[in-house]
Amino acid sequence: MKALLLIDIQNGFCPGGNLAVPDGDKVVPVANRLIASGRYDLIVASQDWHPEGHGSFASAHPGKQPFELHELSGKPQMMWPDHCVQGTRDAELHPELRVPEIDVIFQKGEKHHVDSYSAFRDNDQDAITGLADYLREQGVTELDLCGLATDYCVKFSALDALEMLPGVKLRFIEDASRGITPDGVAAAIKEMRESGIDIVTSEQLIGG
Ligand code: VGL
Ligand code: ZN
Repeated sequence: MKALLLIDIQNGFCPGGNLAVPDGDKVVPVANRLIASGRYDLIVASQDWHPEGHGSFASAHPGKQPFELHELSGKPQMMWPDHCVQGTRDAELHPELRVPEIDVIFQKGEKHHVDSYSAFRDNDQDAITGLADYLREQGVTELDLCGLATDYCVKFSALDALEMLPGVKLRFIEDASRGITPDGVAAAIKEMRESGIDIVTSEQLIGG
């Protein structure tokens, strides 16, 4: 049972969005080819889905600027621009993504006092989203991950998948992902590779 996990392919992380990732929209055609390829039995997506005034937003911390490191609930937290607020266009999946073919969408980042980079659980590793149980119940044995942003939500999702889905073969699809900074991407790929996650291209999976 092969599954594709599309992480946060939302307007907010694409050019013109509130937390735009350079070339974030370039992942859309690649993701669409993967979706249409017939390779997958199951297609799952995550959606960053913050309430207004979320604790990860710099605007919720007087005097703090976006991309400054600060704290949330006593833990180090990057201050982000307001992004992916529930019900706004910024939070919608990219309009060109083949959304009707996605089987299920898991939302995350809904609690004010904790951020959730991973599609599987909050950053404090307390609350789980139900995604791991869902994939296990579906009998998933191989999980290919991609999306936005490689150095945050994709990386944390991949590392959580490794821990929460023991025995499942994991692959990170490099050309179907983009990150916030080049250094962050390089470090994330190194960490994923060293953890035992295969780093692949879409061409290797579905041909050119
Ligand atoms: C993300 C920062 C804040 C992501 C989400 O999807 O990578 N990054 N919220
Ligand atoms: Zn977020």
